[in-house]
Amino acid sequence: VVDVVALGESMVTFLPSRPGRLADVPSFDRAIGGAESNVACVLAAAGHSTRWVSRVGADGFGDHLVEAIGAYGVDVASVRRDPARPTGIYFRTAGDRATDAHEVAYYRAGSAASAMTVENLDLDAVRAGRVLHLSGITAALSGDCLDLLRELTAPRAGRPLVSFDINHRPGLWRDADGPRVLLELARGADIVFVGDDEARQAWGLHGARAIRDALPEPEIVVVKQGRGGATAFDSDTDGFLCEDATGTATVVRALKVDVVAAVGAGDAFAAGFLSATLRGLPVRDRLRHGHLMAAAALTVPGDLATPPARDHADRLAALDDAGWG
Ligand code: KDG
Repeated sequence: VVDVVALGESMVTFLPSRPGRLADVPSFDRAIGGAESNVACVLAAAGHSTRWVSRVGADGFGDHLVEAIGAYGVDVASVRRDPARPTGIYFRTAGDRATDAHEVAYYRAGSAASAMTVENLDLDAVRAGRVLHLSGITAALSGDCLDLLRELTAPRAGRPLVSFDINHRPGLWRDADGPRVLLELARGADIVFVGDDEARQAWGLHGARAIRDALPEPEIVVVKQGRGGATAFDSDTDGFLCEDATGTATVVRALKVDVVAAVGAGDAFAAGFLSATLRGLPVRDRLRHGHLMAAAALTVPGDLATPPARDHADRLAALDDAGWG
């Protein structure tokens, strides 16, 4: 059984050669992006078996995504090619280091991934992992993609654990339904990742406790509070997810790093948390592994950094509380 299957759109990403407005940047470097495949890549680098399921165009950008993500050790055999639709791409600016304000220009409307349906993917391959990782980005891509997420988050015998990152992208939604739909999908998941900033923007909720109160169903809700750290709420139930369930909130402060770009940090955090979850580590250590992976991603311009090796991450996560102050 594969540890984690991640389903979602990936894009060839163009990173600016220098800071400045999109209008002024003269050239871009090619990289890869895609929230869900980022999670799969970081997990693969951390020693887990992973699979990425998606659709890409029958074009050079699609070739590049499949090759680059496959080179991380992610199983890409279930990625389907669409001869009629292109692979999505996007450009971004470097943005402001303090606020992370940056410009993004997506060229993904009508992409191969936006045409994902329950019928044109291998759902057996999607459901074959211990964990299925999804995100709210997919729900925003098209009505078909939203139906697909509804199907995958619906209760079902033998369903893998569903991990759902809210990933609210207001600019991608076709209508004003985004916040309501994201809440509905999150309620069907087992593990939810949400930023306190996106919860404020989407739902008008302030603070980690208010977010947990709005999401009582998932066994674990992880609220990411940026430089402030992260809070995990776990339910006091049985199961491998929460062997050490406290039934309360566990807070771990973030590591202080010199942020180069926040892009990909949330995905790396989710990967670290899921890795430690699969290994049955206590909730505090899951949060620490999340922060360690996020710290690596924060210090590079693109989505993906080389994360610390597992034994190295374990040594860092085992530092006493003062080391994490
Ligand atoms: O989390 C990083 C992603 O935001 C980035 O890779 C692009 O997937 C992306 C998106 O849809 O915003």
